[in-house]
Amino acid sequence: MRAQLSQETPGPAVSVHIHIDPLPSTEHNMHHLPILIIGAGTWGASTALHLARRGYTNVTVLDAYAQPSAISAGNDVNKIVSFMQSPADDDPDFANRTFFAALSKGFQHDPVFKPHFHEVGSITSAFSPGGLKHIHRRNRPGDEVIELNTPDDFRRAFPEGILTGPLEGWKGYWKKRGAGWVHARHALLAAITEAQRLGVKFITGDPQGAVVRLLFAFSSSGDVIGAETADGQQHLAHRVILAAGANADRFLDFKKQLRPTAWTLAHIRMTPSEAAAYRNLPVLFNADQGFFMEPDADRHELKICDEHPGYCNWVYDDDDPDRGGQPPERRSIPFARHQIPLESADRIRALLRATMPQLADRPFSFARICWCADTVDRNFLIDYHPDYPSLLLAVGASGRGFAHIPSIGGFIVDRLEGRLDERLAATVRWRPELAVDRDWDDTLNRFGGEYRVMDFNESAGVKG
Ligand code: FAD
Ligand code: FSA
Repeated sequence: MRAQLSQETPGPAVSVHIHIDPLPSTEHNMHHLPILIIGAGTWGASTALHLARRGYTNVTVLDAYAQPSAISAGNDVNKIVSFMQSPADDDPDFANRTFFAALSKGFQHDPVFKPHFHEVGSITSAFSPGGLKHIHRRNRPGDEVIELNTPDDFRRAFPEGILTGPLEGWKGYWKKRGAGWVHARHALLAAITEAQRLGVKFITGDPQGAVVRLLFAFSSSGDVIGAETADGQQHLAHRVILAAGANADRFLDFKKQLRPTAWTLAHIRMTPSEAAAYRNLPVLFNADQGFFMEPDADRHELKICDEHPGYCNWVYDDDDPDRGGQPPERRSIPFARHQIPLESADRIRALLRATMPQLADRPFSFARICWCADTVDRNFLIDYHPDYPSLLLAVGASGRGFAHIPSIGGFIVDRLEGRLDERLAATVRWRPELAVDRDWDDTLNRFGGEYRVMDFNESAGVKG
């Protein structure tokens, strides 16, 4: 089934040219000039907090939803976190390791985030040849890990009576320290609350916080000067930071650099005594099948994700005239749904049967699809837009951006101020040249599910 690009499906950039020149741009006093952040999700909240901590006094954040946003990928009971040491100067993965070293410090020392981190350890595993190769590469030299080679090795890493499933063919690495999970929703709210306490203004909900378009200057610069919300208000700013997650590419043409892609999760409810027995489990991630960690303390719900290369919601531009025999252009367009495809529900139960069959037939108390934006190389995209010097992009978290909540905002503000380390800036730069011939179906080193990027239009149970 194909949908056509139409009025109902949001298209690319809508520019509204209005007769206002950009606000004066004197860098030395930027601390008091209006800064607008679009999106109070994981990265928007982190950016707001870091701006406020650096003394910015005129920061406004817009979000289409009341906080924590129902569609933020970070609005979740838990997310996996793993620490890393700072890299040596000649480390080939210098940028990513630097980002990880910063989040490690944040969860260890920052009073806003530290209370939400649970250092229970983490097991990374797989069973397919590709998955096993991948997790082997992910375990970096210097990480203190214990190899798990048999199902019994896995069972012994858990309290008795929990991993009762066959775990057939599972092999993995157990990182006992410097890894675990963060209560994502609590950490997100903590960042927002602290930013507010430090003076950041949040305008949230629809229509007042729902951005419908960017505003562009009428002058020859054509620069971005603010954003308009659904109530018709125009929010002008000296700098606009776009942190709208999977929805970012509704606002301008990203030249194929972002692919909105969704993953799936479900909860099952446990009794208080069961929840107590499942406390402090290590995170168990299997690159071929999915992952879970301990049930949350408030509601005693166990969250389970099936692992796969993701779902897109492809919309084809069938109106595109002469394409010289080429297939029509397509875009993946996010939509919100508290439902998952039936095959995803089956995969979640299969993961439970392999690990904890005693829980495999429980009803789901909650299910949701959750959208991210994948870049072509899964590196972040944190850069000024080449055509709009006042627009800073903070997007492309590529399905691994939550763990960075304590620190990513600091790097985003570094870029805002023009002082992001050159090697980091090069890795997260605006880089359309890498996406020209983008293979939209690239699995980007993910495994599991059908071992291919799936299409919601072909799956049962979510799109009717
Ligand atoms: P979001 O947090 O989604 O924020 C975007 C914000 O923009 C939202 O608040 C939204 O309401 C707002 N917005 C959208 N449109 C508009 C508009 N028109 N006007 C105003 N506001 C708007 N990462 C990890 O590190 N560890 C994990 O274990 C992990 N697990 C994951 C599991 C799942 C199932 C999924 C889907 C993702 C997972 N991730 C994980 C990835 C992580 O959640 C994301 O990379 C990260 O949260 C993205 O942050 P963001 O700020 O870019 O987007
Ligand atoms: O180790 C991790 O950072 C897990 S991120 C969790 C996850 O569900 C991925 O497994 C998935 O492939 C996608 O990136 C969304 O996030």
